[in-house]
Amino acid sequence: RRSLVVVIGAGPAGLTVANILRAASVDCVVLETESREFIEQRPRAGFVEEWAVRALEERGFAEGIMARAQAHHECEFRWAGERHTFRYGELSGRRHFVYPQPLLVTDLVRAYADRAGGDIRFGVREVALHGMDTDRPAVSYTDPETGQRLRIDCAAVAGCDGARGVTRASLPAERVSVARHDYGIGWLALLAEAPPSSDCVVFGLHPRGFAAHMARGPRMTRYYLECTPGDDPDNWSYDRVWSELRTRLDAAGARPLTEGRLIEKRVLDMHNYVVEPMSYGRLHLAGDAAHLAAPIAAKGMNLALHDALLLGDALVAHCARGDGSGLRGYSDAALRRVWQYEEFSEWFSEVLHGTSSGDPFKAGTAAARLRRLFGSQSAATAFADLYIGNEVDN
Ligand code: RFL
Repeated sequence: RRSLVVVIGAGPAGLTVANILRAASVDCVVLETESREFIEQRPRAGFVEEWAVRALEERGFAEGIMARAQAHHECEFRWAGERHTFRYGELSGRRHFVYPQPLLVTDLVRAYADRAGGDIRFGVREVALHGMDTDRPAVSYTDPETGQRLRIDCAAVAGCDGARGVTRASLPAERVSVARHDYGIGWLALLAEAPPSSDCVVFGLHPRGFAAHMARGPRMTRYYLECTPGDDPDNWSYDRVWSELRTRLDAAGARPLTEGRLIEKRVLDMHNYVVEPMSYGRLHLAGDAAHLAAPIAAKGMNLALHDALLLGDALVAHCARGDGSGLRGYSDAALRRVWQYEEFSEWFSEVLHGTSSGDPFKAGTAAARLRRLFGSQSAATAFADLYIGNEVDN
């Protein structure tokens, strides 16, 4: 069908695009390599910025968030044995909504597939793109049950298959540029079956390495520990993890940490990339397929949603009204926010990792930034605006 859109990947980006298309009665097929159970449980992000919640709410996709998310408007830096509360909500007038990614994915699958009767095919294999630079694009894949090779002719493809998908890999190298940044830092990402030990996000800046605490709900907490890139998670026993967390997050008057079983323990090598442009012919990338922002500033899922809102509307205009202007401007419009968030992540990384860098110059500049953040109203306001997510794209 020539007005149909194939969405590759059922993460936050792909499911948001699919829901927007479905709500506008534009035909759409979603292809996902994993099972429904798997994507509804995969733990990852948890902080949704207020502008994104409002945008989802306007479209009727934020029911679960509004009913169950906790609002956060403060964070805390623990540095040189002291606690510094940072009230970004007061400074920016905006807040974060703590809503684990699996819950958002579950809501979006339910809205698209169960309520709106949208077509989503789980467990597909060997997805391949054809003729993206022609006016007869198509996507083929292997059906998991029959083993048959199937082909879908379409009007456009939304490449929402994340950091390890096929859509980015199928862009011809001479038509795109990929900007990369490697931080040379690893984070041990932990998910503890334990209630949060603070009412807000805590950043521990310690000579032994950075550490962080982030609520993921009443019984679940995410922790991060800076480690060597490529470190083996098996080097981190239960006792070592909790002992390091206690040391690095220690400060005068801090509540003791509530320990709990570690249900996720993986090492993330901190790196970013940005693909430019995000469109090639009939293929339009969104979310991690187009750009990665290491979880340093919790921006990845928010950027995925931003892309998806823009792309969904642009595809509706194209398929339902024959107006291609949104698709032509999509890449430029999305990349403005992408680069703002990439820049902030890089700046913030230097603040978070300076103390443990072993480099007196980096430690000195990080300390200068922290003092400015705690002491200057204008610096604090500028930081708050970026931390909670820009209201406008510069
Ligand atoms: P996703 O969520 O990776 O979804 C892509 C989907 O595509 C499927 N797929 C394919 N489907 C069909 N054909 C193929 N060939 C396919 N290959 C893959 C995959 O199975 C998957 O279902 O990408 P999307 O939608 O762009 O969303 C991006 C976000 O998931 C990501 O940016 C965030 O999770 C990043 N992130 C965080 N972001 C935040 O905003 N706040 C946070 O606090 C935060 N914490 C995190 C994070 C990412 C983490 N990891 C695991 C890298 C914490 C962690 C530990």
